[in-house]
Amino acid sequence: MLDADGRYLKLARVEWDAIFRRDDPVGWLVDRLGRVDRLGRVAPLGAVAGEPLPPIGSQEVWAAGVTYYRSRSARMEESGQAGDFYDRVYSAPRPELFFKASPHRVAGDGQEVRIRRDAHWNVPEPELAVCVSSSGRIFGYTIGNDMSSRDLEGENPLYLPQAKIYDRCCGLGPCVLLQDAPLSPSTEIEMEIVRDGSTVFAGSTPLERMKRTPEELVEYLFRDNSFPSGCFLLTGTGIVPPSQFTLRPGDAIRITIEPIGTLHNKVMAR
Ligand code: DO4
Ligand code: MG
Repeated sequence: MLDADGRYLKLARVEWDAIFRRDDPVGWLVDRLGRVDRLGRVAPLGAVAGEPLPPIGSQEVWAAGVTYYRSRSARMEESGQAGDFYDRVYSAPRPELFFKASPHRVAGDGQEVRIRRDAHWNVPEPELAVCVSSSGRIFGYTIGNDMSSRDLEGENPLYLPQAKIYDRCCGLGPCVLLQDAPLSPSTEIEMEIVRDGSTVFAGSTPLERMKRTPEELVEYLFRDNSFPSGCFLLTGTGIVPPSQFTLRPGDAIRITIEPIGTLHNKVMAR
């Protein structure tokens, strides 16, 4: 069950569901497989060897918004008069939480993400994603890309679902780091966008700039809401390229969070 290079333990789609439904997902893996790799990373097993896939079974993907000051300011700028909403949610006790993707809308490491055909200002949002069991326990971490259409969201906040949810709107992977303990606050999220061989944007942020904790976000998400197969929750972006930047088909997006790894996604041709 190890990768060709011996790095990851590989799991089939049904096994992801079994893990997310257990109250003790790491225990399930150890009982079932006898071991996990040194860093406790598990990755998806494709039907064909080497086939890229996201590390997901039937989980829903949810996301939190405006959890970093940088996201608040960028959105206030793009929304004009409606900008006040973003300021209010940044400082309110209740976080912004929204449905992001069902599994068929998710791209794994090495797969292509998309920009909407009817949008003109598009960015990737590199985010720490937490893996949450059906009982609401965070048992692992992966990397999420919350692809977003800034022109749609900026035109009217009620267009948010269209700016966020469409085919291949979300990247997840390359693996799940199984870990009960929170990641260190000094952990960096890094993103690089490469176009025709040159870096056109690079940025990073430490997790400690996040205003809320993943546990607090999960507590709100599970209020009066059940997830029989668990879920993923993207915890918000702290990296927004300058306003003049928009993604183009063919751009390569690399998001790194060590010790999880790097998520690579190319933007699909229109
Ligand atoms: O408020 C809209 C979405 C915000 C978001 O996706 C983020 O801050 O990452
Ligand atoms: Mg986001």
